[in-house]
Amino acid sequence: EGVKPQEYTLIKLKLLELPASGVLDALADKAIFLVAGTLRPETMYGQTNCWVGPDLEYGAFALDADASEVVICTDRCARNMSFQNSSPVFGEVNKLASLTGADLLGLPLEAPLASYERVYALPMMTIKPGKGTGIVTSVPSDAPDDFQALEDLKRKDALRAKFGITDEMVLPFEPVPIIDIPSIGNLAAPIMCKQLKIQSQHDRKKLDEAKEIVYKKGFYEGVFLVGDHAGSKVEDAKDAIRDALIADGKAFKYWE
Ligand code: A2H
Repeated sequence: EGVKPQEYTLIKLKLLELPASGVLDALADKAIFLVAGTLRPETMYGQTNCWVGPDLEYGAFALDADASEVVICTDRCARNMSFQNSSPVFGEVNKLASLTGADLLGLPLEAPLASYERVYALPMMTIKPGKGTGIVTSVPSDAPDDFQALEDLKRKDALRAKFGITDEMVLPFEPVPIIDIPSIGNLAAPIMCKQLKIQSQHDRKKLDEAKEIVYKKGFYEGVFLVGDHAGSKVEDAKDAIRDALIADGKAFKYWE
C-alpha cells in the first residue's frame, strides 16, 4: 500500500440481464451496476467489455437508503466505500446478495460513453481481489493488459468455451481509436503489445513495460480523437470528462 491514498473513479456499468444462476433474482426491480475502478476515466469512450475474475467473490450492495441502486464489487471495496459517502449509513455495509465472477460472465452491460451499445462481462485471470472494486473496465486501445486479455479470448477458442463465452461477445469488439499519441499512434496499446511481442495476459514484465510507456505518453502527449473534448490534450480535458461522468450519475470517486 502506498503512503498517499490512490483516487480511483468507479464507473457504473449497468447490468442489462440477470445472471442465469438466479443469484440476483431477488433484486430484479433494482438498477444493478458492476462498478469498475479506473485511473483513466477519460478513456471510457473506448470500452469494449468489462473484466471480472471468474473465481473472485463479489457482493451486491445497496448504495442508497431505499436500495434502488445496487452495486457489485468485492466485500473489501464495499467496506471502504461505506466510509466514503457511498453508503446510506456511515461505516455500515448493506449486502443484498453474494456471488462469484462466474455468475457474471457473459452478461450484457451498458457502459457509459462507450461507442458499443452493449458490452459483455468477460474473464480476466490477473484481476487482483485486493485492489479497487475487483472489476476492471476494458479499454484495449489504451490499456495493454486489456488489449492482451481480449486478444487471448479472441485467439483461444478453448478459453472462450471454458467460460461459456460466445463468439458474439468477443469477436466484434475491436479497440476504438480514442486518443492519438503522436510518438506512437492512435491505438497505442495494441501497437506497443505487438512491438514488444507480448504473448498473453500473463506476460507480466513486458506488459508492465508497455503500460508504463502508454500511460505516460498518453497523459503528456495524448490528444482526444472523439467526444466533447476532441482535439484537446488528455492532460487538459481529463478532469472535465471525469467530472461530467460523476455529474451524470455514471461514476463516483473512491479512495484506498
Ligand atoms: B485502468 P494501479 Cl485505459 N486488478 O483503467 C488488476 N487491475 C486493476 C484492478 C484490479 N483489481 N483494479 C483496477 N485495475 C486496473 C483503464 C486504464 C487503466 C487504461 C490505461 C491504464 C490503466 C481501463 N482499464 O491502468 O495499480 C485499471 O485499469 C494502468 C495503471 O492502482 C486501473 O486503471 O496503478 C489500474 O489498473 C489501477 O492500477
